[in-house]
Amino acid sequence: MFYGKFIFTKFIVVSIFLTPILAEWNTRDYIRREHSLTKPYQGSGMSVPYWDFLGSTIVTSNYVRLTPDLQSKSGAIWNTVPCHTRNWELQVQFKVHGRGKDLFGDGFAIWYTRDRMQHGPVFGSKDYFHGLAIVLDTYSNHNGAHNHQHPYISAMINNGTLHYDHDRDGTHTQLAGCEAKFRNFNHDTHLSIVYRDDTLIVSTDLEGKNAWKECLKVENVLLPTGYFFGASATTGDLSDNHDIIAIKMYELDLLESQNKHEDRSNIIPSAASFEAPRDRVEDSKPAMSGVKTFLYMMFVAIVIIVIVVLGIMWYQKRQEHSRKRLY
Ligand SMILES: *[C@@H]1O[C@H](CO)[C@@H](O)[C@H](O)[C@H]1NC(C)=O
Ligand SMILES: [Ca+2]
Repeated sequence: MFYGKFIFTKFIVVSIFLTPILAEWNTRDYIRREHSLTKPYQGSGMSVPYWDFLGSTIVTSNYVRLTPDLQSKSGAIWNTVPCHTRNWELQVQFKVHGRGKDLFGDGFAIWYTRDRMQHGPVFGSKDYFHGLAIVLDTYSNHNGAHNHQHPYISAMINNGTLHYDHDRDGTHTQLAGCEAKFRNFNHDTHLSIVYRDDTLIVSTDLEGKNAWKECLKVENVLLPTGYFFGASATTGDLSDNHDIIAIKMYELDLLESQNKHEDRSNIIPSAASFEAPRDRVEDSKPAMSGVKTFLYMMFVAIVIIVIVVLGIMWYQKRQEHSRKRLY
């Protein structure tokens, strides 16, 4: 059973130093049912408690499918209860799979945003959003070379003014990102998003080893309380099944330094640092063409051969010389 592995690691570390206050510390880290989606999904009747559905989304007894492996689909699920927790962890168990071996897309996103249930072009949701997007992009829309491979996970913070640019796969608005192969696994795949003390940490568990691997960490990220969690996915010319198996939201403890009476509801989403738009620079100096590379390698080979031949000739001359002197 997958249950708060990240919290458990912290539990061990903290327990070494803070054994006396541990009991209290641990009881305050707990799962918030009203922000979670777990099996069995359906309550009484057809509705799923605390979640609304949009577009192509279907609910079965084993998964919530945002899109099927068909072209031009788009679906989303949105939590109905705003999140008033200051420090939280969202663990998402997901499965992205399809028939495509080399061609598949487009990906999905996990949201913490002001507006919910808004259909749009950013993996099935609204562009110019307010809040946080964790994008799991499976298809590279970029024609030139990226500095990274796909699938790729990235984080974006928006105050409503930024456009998610698909042509650049969002690279010039992302805070940070990491490559992550997460398609077509038989074992469970998980994502963890921790927002604690204004620090955002995204980790993955993709290898079936039951261990988190850090993907990105960004400090000085400001997000207000009162936004909504959601997940959305889209397919275009290329497709995949984008399934959400479970979402678990854990309320994390307030830090000593945090004032529990502070009103965080009017904060404008912001992040102190943007990642430099690396791939734009890359574009201005095109990579060597195949022919150029071949000629270059040939030149290097000829130079090496000439040096070796000259070396042998010089060595033989020297040997002759010394023989002449000896006899
Ligand atoms: C919104 O974000 C943009 C880009 O980061 C920034 O230039 C602008 O000042 C922000 N606006 C507000 C109201 O915070
Ligand atoms: Ca993309």
